[in-house]
Amino acid sequence: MIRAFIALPLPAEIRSQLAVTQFLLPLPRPVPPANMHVTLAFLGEVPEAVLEEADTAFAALRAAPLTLSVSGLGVFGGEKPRNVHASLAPSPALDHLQGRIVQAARRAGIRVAGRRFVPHVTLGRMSPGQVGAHELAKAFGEIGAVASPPFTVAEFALYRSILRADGPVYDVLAEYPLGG
Ligand code: 3AM
Repeated sequence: MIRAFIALPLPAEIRSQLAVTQFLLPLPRPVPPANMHVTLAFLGEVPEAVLEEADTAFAALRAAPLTLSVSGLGVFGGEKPRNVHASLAPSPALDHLQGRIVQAARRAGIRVAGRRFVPHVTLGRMSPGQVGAHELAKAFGEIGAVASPPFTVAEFALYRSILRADGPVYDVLAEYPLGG
């Protein structure tokens, strides 16, 4: 079994910009900038043969490169924050590609949860309640508007996630070019 997910890698400039933002936030477990990504579909623990079939389906998807931008900060977990992230500006092309990826994964036999897609880059995680919602809101206010210039993403990738005590380790198993 391989614990896997599909995500968009981010340009180094954007990861560097978000690394600066991380320093301004109370983040008990910041995501190392090298690990920053936009998750499109969490695949869970998948048998290797199934993952190979999904890989073939992902490789067959054709889509244009995406133009994206960071626009704002957000929290998952409401009053008991567990995830602090940078939000992406709405992109119908991204939503469409994400839907096709989920569809391809399901056709290959992977059970992908049907939760709503909220495009984001996780900046840090915390145990629920470890950092107060109010404290985060205050930090957001002090930081002010967070936005990046538009950037192009010309591939999506299949990642393996190995859970370790000091945080997950990600490996890129396959890359799928967009517009190639
Ligand atoms: O990109 P983010 O940080 O939102 O939280 C995990 C991370 O999402 C998520 O998959 C991404 C890559 O690890 N993830 C981990 N376990 C999950 C699960 N059981 C999960 N998403 C949904 N269900």
